[in-house]
Amino acid sequence: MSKSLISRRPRIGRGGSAVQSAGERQLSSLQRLGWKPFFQQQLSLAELGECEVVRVMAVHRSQLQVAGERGEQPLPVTPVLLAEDIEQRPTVGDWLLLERESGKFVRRLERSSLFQRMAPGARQLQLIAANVDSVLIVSSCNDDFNLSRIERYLALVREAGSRPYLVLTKADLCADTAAYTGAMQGYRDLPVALVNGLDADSVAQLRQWCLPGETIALLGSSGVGKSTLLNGLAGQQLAATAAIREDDSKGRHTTRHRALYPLAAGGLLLDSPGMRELGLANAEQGLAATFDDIGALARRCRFADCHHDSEPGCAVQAAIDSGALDERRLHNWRKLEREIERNSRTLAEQRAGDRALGHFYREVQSHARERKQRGD
Ligand SMILES: Nc1nc2c(ncn2[C@@H]2O[C@H](COP(=O)(O)OP(=O)(O)O)[C@@H](O)[C@H]2O)c(=O)[nH]1
Ligand SMILES: [Mg+2]
Ligand SMILES: [Zn+2]
Repeated sequence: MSKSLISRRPRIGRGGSAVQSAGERQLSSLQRLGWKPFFQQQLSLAELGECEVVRVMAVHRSQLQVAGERGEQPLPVTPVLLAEDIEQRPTVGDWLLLERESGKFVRRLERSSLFQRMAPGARQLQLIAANVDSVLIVSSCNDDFNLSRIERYLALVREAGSRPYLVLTKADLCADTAAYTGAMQGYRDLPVALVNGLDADSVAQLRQWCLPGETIALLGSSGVGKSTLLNGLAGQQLAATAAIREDDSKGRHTTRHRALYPLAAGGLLLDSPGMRELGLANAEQGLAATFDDIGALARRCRFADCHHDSEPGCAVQAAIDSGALDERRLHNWRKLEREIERNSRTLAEQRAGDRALGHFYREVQSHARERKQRGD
């Protein structure tokens, strides 16, 4: 299944237009892959001469699929790529330096943005994608629409350092779309588009958010129409959608792995498996940015340590009483805040545990060495 998805992704061809100079061609093919001055300025003069840069297009168990000015190629996952610290491992969207001659991995470039979540059922982080400029948060105009979930996505996107947009799909099936766009009116700085993902003209309005050289991720529950949007924006069938899935027996997820898909216009789109669980970890700033209205109110509470329950002079409760603040928003803010705290604790414990285990192994090894030296 994942194999057929890879092959459906158009490969970046070798070479380019004959009228361009070699320099221009190199620049434009990399820029089409999302190369920006932020990455360029990280290269030393020596690296410019000796290395090629490639972008991680997809991550598979034993290899990465990377693309650069010489086209696409697999890169085996070697021990150097498996850094102990999960955050340091390459993920989809990362830029890597390879030795021009040998193709060997040299280093990963610093990221302009990083998406991570608490891996469901595990006590560790999972990287979702790096170097994503914008995120289309996708929700349908039906029961899938859920403000608290949208706020969770917003916290994640703002923490990652990407620009959020909201795409409300299945507008064609909805009698009262105003109910959905109206609910989003309080969310300043969040552009909203109402689309029918099956209609090319309707999807075309999203192109202004998917400009050449930009990397855009799709985020939303399974079935909301992410892959349909990807295909509509690409103008061709790149990702399997629910309607044409080949294998029904394994559940409803049709997108099995995360991959970057180059759009004809020059942007790159990341389609990811419907991530039902997007646990927030290390997302304090993203949360604060998403709930900055509550933060501003809280600063006006009489007591600096106000819990916004029943304290006198609570500006947050006053805003709820006056109807200026939705009580659900306060509850969701608290819920997400608790979740982040809980996950931070888990990660800290895990790290402490790893350190203790590492210490234990080193002890055992040094005892073994001593015994050997003594000839026991
Ligand atoms: N009527 C209508 N159907 C849609 C729309 N967007 C997606 N669909 C359908 O919804 C189903 C799920 O779409 P898919 O793209 O696979 O969702 P994904 O899981 O988010 O990738 C498919 O049958 C699509 O044809 C839309 O805007 N209008
Ligand atoms: Mg999909
Ligand atoms: Zn208060």
